[in-house]
Amino acid sequence: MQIRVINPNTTESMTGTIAAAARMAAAPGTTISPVTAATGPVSIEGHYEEAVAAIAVLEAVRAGEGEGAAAHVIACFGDPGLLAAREIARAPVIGIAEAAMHLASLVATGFSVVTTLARTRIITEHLVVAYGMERHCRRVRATDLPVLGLADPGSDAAGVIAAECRRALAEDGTGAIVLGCAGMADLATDLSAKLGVPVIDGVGAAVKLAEALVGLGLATSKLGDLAPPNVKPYRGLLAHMAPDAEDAAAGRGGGKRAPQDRALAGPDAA
Ligand code: 5HY
Repeated sequence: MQIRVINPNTTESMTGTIAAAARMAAAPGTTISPVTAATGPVSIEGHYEEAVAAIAVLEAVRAGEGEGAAAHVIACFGDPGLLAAREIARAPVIGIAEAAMHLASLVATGFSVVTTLARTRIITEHLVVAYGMERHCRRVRATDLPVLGLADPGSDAAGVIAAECRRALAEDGTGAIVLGCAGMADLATDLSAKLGVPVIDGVGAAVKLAEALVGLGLATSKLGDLAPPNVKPYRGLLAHMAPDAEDAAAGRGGGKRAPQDRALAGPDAA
């Protein structure tokens, strides 16, 4: 099976870190197809950047659907565009935050999330509620490491994150740690060995859950709110994202022609 692993930010080196973690988790029959967002912020550290990044996520999912991807992984801890992506996909779409939280809830009665900048904590806290994880998540902790600082050798990111994990284990009544950034994916194995508890990276978690869903023949429901978007004209720069009747009939969503085609067709392109 082919699993598209989408990095919603535009930093290729981070896509490399994500792809390596995905391939380490993948079963022998799984091919990982990494995708870097074609446009948008170099890192995602807030509500605005999440909203902007969601457009590139949707474009990547639509392309993957057209290429017959067996599943899609949104490899950003805010799970940007997750439900919108499920509207336009038949294949399963898994967000790394949702995946990591579910796996953590299966190996401990409580987990803490250790993430990057303090301003992103609220995003994770909102996801905890959205995913029904209030009973399991004891605390969301920030290291105040910027996302792209994780790859900076001078940042001692591994040491800073390990120290925050130790504080979580000592203070939060927690039995497992969820790493709150796709850029931390390469730290999970070493941290788990050092700390002696499960440390869960959402990229690997999402890949394994995607394999499980595909293996069980479970696709995204197309009934109700995850049915393809209603067919209607879109105007302006995003006109190309308008769903068309053919896609809708096939249970797919999202637009077809490339932006330049639609833009050239003028604002009334249906
Ligand atoms: C991520 N941002 O996983 C998130 C982490 C965060 O660019 N990739 C990003 O701090 O929200």
